[in-house]
Amino acid sequence: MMQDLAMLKREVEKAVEEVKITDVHTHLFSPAFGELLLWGFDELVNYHYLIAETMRRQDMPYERFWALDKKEKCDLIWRTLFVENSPISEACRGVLTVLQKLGLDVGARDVAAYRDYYAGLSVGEFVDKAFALANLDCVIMTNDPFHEKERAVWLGGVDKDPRFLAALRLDGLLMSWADNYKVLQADGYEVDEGLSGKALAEVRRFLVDWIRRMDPVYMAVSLPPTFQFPEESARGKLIREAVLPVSREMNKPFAMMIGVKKRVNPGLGDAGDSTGKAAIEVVERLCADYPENKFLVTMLSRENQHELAVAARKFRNLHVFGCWWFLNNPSLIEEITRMRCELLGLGFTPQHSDARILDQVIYKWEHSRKIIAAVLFDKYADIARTGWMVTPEEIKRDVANLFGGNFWAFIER
Ligand code: RAT
Ligand code: ZN
Repeated sequence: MMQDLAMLKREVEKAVEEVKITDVHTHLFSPAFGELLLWGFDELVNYHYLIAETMRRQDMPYERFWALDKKEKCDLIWRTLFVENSPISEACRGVLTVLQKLGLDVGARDVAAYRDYYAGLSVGEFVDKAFALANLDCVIMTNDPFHEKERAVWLGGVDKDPRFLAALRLDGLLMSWADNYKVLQADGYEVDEGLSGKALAEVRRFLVDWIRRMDPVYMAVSLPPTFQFPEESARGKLIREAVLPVSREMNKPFAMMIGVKKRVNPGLGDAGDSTGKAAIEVVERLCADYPENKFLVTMLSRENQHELAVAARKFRNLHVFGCWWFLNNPSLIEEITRMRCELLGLGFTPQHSDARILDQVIYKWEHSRKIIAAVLFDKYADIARTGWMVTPEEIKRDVANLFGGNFWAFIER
């Protein structure tokens, strides 16, 4: 038995190491999007997770920080988090894992050498390298039709790179209708702020047009902990009358990322968002009332994880994914993945990277793979004690499902 378990462990680790990943939610872009694709040492260190950690150790006013150029910010973050303190937070450790995986001398702590290394690479070379090191098949971007620079690329016609798939992000529509209805008007859609007359039909036309343009895998929105549905707000009407019907008719699942409190500290920009517990009843009601719709859901607060997994047992039109943002930490990934396995077997997508900087796929997947493999081994070992020994083929099948197969089966269903 001991020997069998040691072999089982090796098989699981090998399968997880070798599986090609679909990264179901990132903020990455293909090279065709130019400067929107972030990569390299200075970008890596300027990650907003690290900015948050730096600014709580600085007395510097936020405006002064934002006025620094990219290199100066990077130097300040490096000095604060890596030199004056030991870099053990998950976001700091991530930088070190990236450098290590790129073959650089982490022990040397030599920022100039790290910058030199990147200076010798083209973006195309680095994309290949990052995909190879993370063992990625494809990543799903976050595509915002209200982002000026990004819009321009889509409207100009973009050469699609099959490694970078789209997701139509709807925060601009659902969370800022009062500001953004004018963008639709300027584009020739007959809408008004009050959503009267043919406005909702026009929003449906807007969604269909963007779906044709982007060919997204799904539509997505990030929502506050206070999210309610149904509700008589612009957001409620837009979801009910535009997003849900289009999602259903065009088979583009609606991804709800629930639990973000935006700008709790506005001075910190993207680093100033926080988390709060949301009402699971909203997810349950949507799944129950719209059985023909498909929902991808991730929630941000730890407190929502158990009830979300329970909800997924009740509704086949609900697919749970990822350990999002503040949950993307080893202790929480382990706890959540274990609990999901116990409630859902292998029927979920344990992780996404949320990478904003291409280099991050290297560390986020390295760290998550290890934890998911350990949990999976434990679960197989538990059933092995009854006499049920999984075969290497079964392990490969299960691992392929966890790292992309389940997601695609849900999308294509
Ligand atoms: O994880 C992050 O980087 C956050 O800032 C958000 O982008 C979040 O993941 C989101 O998609 O809204
Ligand atoms: Zn994200």
